[in-house]
Parts: sequence; structure tokens; C-alpha cells
Amino acid sequence: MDDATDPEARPYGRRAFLGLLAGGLTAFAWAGPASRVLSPITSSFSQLGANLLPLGGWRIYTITGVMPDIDAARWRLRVDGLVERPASFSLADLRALPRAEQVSTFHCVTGWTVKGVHWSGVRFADLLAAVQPLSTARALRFVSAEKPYEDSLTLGQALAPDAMLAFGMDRAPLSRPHGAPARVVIPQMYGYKGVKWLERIELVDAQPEGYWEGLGYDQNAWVGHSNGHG
Ligand SMILES: Nc1nc2c(c(=O)[nH]1)N[C@H]1C(S)=C(S)[C@@H](COP(=O)(O)O)O[C@H]1N2
Ligand SMILES: [Mo]
Repeated sequence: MDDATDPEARPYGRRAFLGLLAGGLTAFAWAGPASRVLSPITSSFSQLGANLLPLGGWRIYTITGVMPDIDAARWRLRVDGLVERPASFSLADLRALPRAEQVSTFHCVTGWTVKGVHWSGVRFADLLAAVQPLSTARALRFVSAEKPYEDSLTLGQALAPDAMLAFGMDRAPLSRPHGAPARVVIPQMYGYKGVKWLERIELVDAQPEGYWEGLGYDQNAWVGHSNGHG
């Protein structure tokens, strides 16, 4: 690997960031799954630990160390920007849209993958039909309740047959660590495109830079073809 493709060589890459965390938290992180489950999530220490702990092959990531705790009953997903009819969707509103389901592999740019993940939710095409994007709209900006995490997809990418807004995972409601009430899923791209704890989708005319893209990762995060890995 050359410097452009080796995540270890990137001074501000995710691996360097996680390395910093791991240095201080290794003992806690590997104390075992029970300690994770029993730790009060209000402890900032356990929240940092959550960046490192495996959960069925998954690593649970936050950039702040604090997982947003969203009341699903009160949560609304705002879809606005370059649309005819800006709207706020409750979970019930989203469940009333045509239901999408798929099984796909999840890839993080740092090298771990989880096979056979069952997702349920809605396709972006069905969500966008409800708000009617203007002809000037070119991209979707996904904003997390975890500030300042965000990312984006072009309209074409969001309309990929296996891209979706997911509110179910492995046949259960999406859990808080995985981004409840809803997150973005696009299996053909690395996981950092999959914004968790989604609160807003803004239709824009040009793709803004996402959180990890601001730290040097590719905007087009195609698995196997982007700069973080592979
Ligand atoms: N809000 C938010 N979304 C996020 C992240 C994050 O730190 N914060 N990390 C991303 C990265 S790099 C990956 S690989 C996946 C990990 O998903 P998981 O935490 O459900 O395993 O979430 C993505 N979405
Ligand atoms: Mo990732």
C-alpha cells in the first residue's frame, strides 16, 4: 500500500483516532460483554468504551462518545431543502410507506465486515416521492442528532436498489447503539456513509463534505475502490 491507501499512514485517519481511544481504554474495553451491558450508559467512560466493544461482529461507533438517546415516539425525520413539499415523518409515517427489506454485507473502512445483516425500512425513492425534489436537487445531506456527524449521497447513489433508510435491523427495531430510530444503509459503500441517529435529510444542489470526508476520506466510498481501505 502507498501512503494514499494505507489508513495507518494517514495522520488524522479513523484508525489513528481509534488508536488514541484504545490506548487509554483497552483494559475496560475487554473487561467482557457483561460489563458493557451493565454499565450505566450515562457514564461517559462507558460511552467511550462503546467505540471499541464488539457486538456480534459489529463495532459500535460514535464520534463524541455519547450515543443520542432519542424518544422514538417524539422523533421526527425532517426532509427539506430543495423539495416541493418539506415534511416531517414520524416512525409511523415511515412505516406507512412501502416497506423495503434486504440482507446485505456491512463494511467499515477500517477493515471489519458483518455478513448477512437483515435491514428493513424504506427506499429513498419512496421517501422522496412524498416530498417531491425540485429539478435543482442533486444530493441528499444526512444530518445526525450526534453533532457534527453528517454525510451525503448523490441522488443517483441514494436511488441504488440496495440503499435505504433503515429502522429495523435483524428483525428487531434498530437499537440505540446502531442508530435508533433510523439510519442510512448503502452496502456498496463503506459504513461511514451510514449516518446513525438520523434527524434530517436536506436536498441540496451540490454534495457537502461529510464528517470523515473532512478528515480525508473519499466522498464516493465504494467498497474496495476508495482511499481508506482495499
Ligand atoms: N452518528 C454517527 N453515525 C455513524 C458513525 C458515527 O460515529 N456517528 N460512524 C460510522 C461508521 S465509520 C461506521 S463503520 C458505522 C458503524 O455502524 P455501527 O456503529 O452500527 O456498527 O456507523 C457510521 N455512522
Ligand atoms: Mo467505519
